[in-house]
Order: sequence, then C-alpha cells, then structure tokens
Amino acid sequence: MPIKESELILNPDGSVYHLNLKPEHVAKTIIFVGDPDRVEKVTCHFDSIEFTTHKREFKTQTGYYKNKRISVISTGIGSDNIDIVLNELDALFNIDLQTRQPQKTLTSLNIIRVGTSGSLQKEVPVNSVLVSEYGLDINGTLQYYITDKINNSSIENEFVKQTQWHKNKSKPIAIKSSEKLFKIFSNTNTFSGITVTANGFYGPQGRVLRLPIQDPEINSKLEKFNFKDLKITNLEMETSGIYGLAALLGHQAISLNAIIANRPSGTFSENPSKVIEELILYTLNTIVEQI
Ligand code: R1P
Repeated sequence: MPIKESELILNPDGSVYHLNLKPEHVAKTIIFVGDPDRVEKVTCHFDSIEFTTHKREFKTQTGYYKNKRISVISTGIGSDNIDIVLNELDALFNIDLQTRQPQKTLTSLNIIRVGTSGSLQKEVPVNSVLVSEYGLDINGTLQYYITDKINNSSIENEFVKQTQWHKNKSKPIAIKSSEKLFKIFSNTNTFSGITVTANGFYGPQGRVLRLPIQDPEINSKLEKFNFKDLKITNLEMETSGIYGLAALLGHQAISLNAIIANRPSGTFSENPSKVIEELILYTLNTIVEQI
C-alpha cells in the first residue's frame, strides 16, 4: 500500500514538506546543527556549494569539502524538530517518493550533530568538546516509537532510582551512539558520557528564573548519577532523538558537543564561537579522513 498523501506530505515541486528537499539535494554524510546561522559557519570552509534551501528553521546546504560531498542541515531547537528532520531525511533515501513505497534496499546515512551544550560535571569545563556515548531521552519523543530492541533498560532503571524520577514525567529512554562513529570522533582530548536530552531550556534543564520547578535537586542528582562508571556529562535538546530515530531507521549517528556552559560552577564561555569553530573544523577533517 502506498503511503497516503496526508502521511508523507510533498510540496508541489516534489520536495518533502518541511525540509524542502528532493533526494538529489542531499549527501549521505550529513552534519546537523541547531542554529540556521551555523550552517554557513560550516559551509564557509567548503570548496564549493551546489545547493541551498531554507524553510522555517530548516536550512540546508550541500557541497564539497576536500572532495567529500557533505550536507549541512539546521534542525532548530528540540527533539520535536528532530522527529521531522530524521523522518523526512530518511524518506528521501528510503522511500520512493513517486510510488510512495519503501525502497527495496536500505540506504544508511552518517549523521553527525555539531551542537552546543551545558556540562553537568566540574571536570568537563567550558570550551571542551564532548562526544555523547549515550543519549537519554527525558523529553518523551521516543515513547511514540517501539524502542525495546535499541534501548538500555539498566541505565534507565538506575536513572529512575537514583534521581527519584517523578512517575508523571515521561519515561527515560537511553540509546547508545553509533559504535563506529563514537570510535572515530572520540580521542584523548574529548570527553564522553551520557547526554541527557531535555524538552526545554529552563525548567526541563533545572533552571530557575521566576518559576519554581518540580525537583529543584534534579541537576545535582544528574551530576551524582553513576552506573558502572558511566556518568551523566551534559544537558541539551536533540541528541537522544537523533540516536533513537537513527538506530530505528538504520543510520549511524554521533553527537558532538561544544561545551559552552558549566552548570555546577555557573560559568559560561567567554568566547563560545571559538570552541564551535574548532569543533566544526575537527568534524570536517575527521569526516574527510575517516568516513
Ligand atoms: C539551546 O540554546 C539550544 O542549543 C543547544 C541545545 O541543544 C538547543 O538546541 O544546541 P544547538 O546549539 O545545536 O542548537
């Protein structure tokens, strides 16, 4: 049965609804950034750019860096957007948009997030780079899919126990990164651990301005969490969605975080652009050398 027009919406030119992309516009190695303005901070290093489009928060550019075809897509903020980006991106490669039927063979993509994040550990300082070994969904997105073959119940159960996770909050779901990409992007200069992916920036990440929150101790509980020497290192808003949907759809994904805030010490980077730029160059050169 073909997928109905209401379920896989295409624009009049045949591109997918939100991303505005057709299959020929996208490379199989894709860098995700949150901020649409960060797309050009990546592609300014390219030798050539063959395609650009922009709709809502989703800006895409495809081009060549040292003979490697790479696409850069901005996802905007949050796992709700990741649900759109991963599903539409996968459809470009793994659904025939004419017949609206799945393709007979799977095309597996390499997805590398270049994001910013706040550290939860004193020893993961501002201006460092962190490679997420796991993404822990506390935002509810992955609950809508069937994750029982890819999730890590022992981490989730320990998380619920050690944080006294409130029963009315969404069930935590822990997903491992691509082992292949984790090995490629981790080195002695990078940190790694569990990245918690929240569905907001303030209350959901334990920030209090004028509103009290359900668990004022949550960040110190996250900081103290320990499961077989695995620690929760940082908080952001996209990694678990990328890891979960990529694993379910058959893609390889890794999340690289420029640490621009340290929550325990209350500090923020004096020059966040510098660590982001260094991470962009590290990402591009590692892709060219190893992917
Ligand atoms: C919040 O300021 C945003 O910054 C982080 C969070 O995950 C969230 O998207 O990532 P990006 O800098 O990639 O957007």
